[in-house]
Amino acid sequence: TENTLATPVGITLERYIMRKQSEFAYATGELSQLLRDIALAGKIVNREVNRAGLSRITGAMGEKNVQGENQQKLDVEANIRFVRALTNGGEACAVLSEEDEDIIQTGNVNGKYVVAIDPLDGSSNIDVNVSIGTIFGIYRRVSRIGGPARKEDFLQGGRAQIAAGYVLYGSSTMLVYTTGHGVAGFTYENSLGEFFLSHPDIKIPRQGPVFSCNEGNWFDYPEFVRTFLTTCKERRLTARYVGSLVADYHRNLFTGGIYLYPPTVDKPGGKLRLLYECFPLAFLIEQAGGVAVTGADLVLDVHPTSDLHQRAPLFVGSADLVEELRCKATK
Ligand code: AHM
Ligand code: MG
Repeated sequence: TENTLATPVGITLERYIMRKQSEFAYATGELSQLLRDIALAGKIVNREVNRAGLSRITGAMGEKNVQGENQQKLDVEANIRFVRALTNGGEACAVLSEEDEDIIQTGNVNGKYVVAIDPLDGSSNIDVNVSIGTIFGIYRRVSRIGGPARKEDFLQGGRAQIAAGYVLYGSSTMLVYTTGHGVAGFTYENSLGEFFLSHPDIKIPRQGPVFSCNEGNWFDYPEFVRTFLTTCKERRLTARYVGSLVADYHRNLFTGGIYLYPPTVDKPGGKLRLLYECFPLAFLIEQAGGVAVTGADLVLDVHPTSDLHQRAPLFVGSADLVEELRCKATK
């Protein structure tokens, strides 16, 4: 876990990364460079998101992405920015993005890492000035260095992630990440153009007052989910649902609570994507002392299939709440 004496609140992300690098000696600075690249792209996307209403770049492009959904211009923009930053940074040999069917080879054949990313999540909120986010998971490649990346690099399973996190473009913009030594949160200072450490060693409360799901799907939820939600209401828990995974997850991380995207009649495998939504957020929540399950199983224990864009149900948040739901799923 973080040594808060050695990492005072208010230091820049850059300085924090340098300190951690000497403490954990992770990956001879290469992983540090990757995190810098992600932070840089996050700043650029933050700028675009902030002025979205002004620059007439909101609105559907009339194109569909691999999931058959309408692509937003900002989705495309964010995808370009992140892929470019990771390409120019030199450490990532490939990127898997929600916006592209196939793996993107960056041309950095000597790069030792691959990055799975949802460049801009919460598409229904992009055009209406509601919080949205970026989610990422990083792996050390298993394919031969010097050659192209392979699918297998992305299909190692959630426990193989060496870092994961998200950027929340909210009332303030934050970068929250883990390298497997706890979770740290940084807040973006617009006028200085820097992320500052604002939340060292984040831990999610074991219990919490919030449940977050799309209750419009109630009649399509499995019985164990309805039973669980009924107990939440009997105990007068609070319902909060932004409809942006990063925003709902981030709130619950601080207040305590549970986020649910269950299987539904239409989407029996759930809606969220395993490799660039569920795995990163599951790794991060475990580092914060919480739990993530797909039902009876831990998300990080799921063996990916060969489908890079596979979906999974997701129940994530405070340990006691998620375990309570898990018991109901197991019965
Ligand atoms: P997206 O990747 O198309 O943006 O979909 C993911 C989003 C999540 O951010 C959010 O939690 C969920 O979909 C909301 O789905 P719904 O509108 O079905 O409640
Ligand atoms: Mg998404």
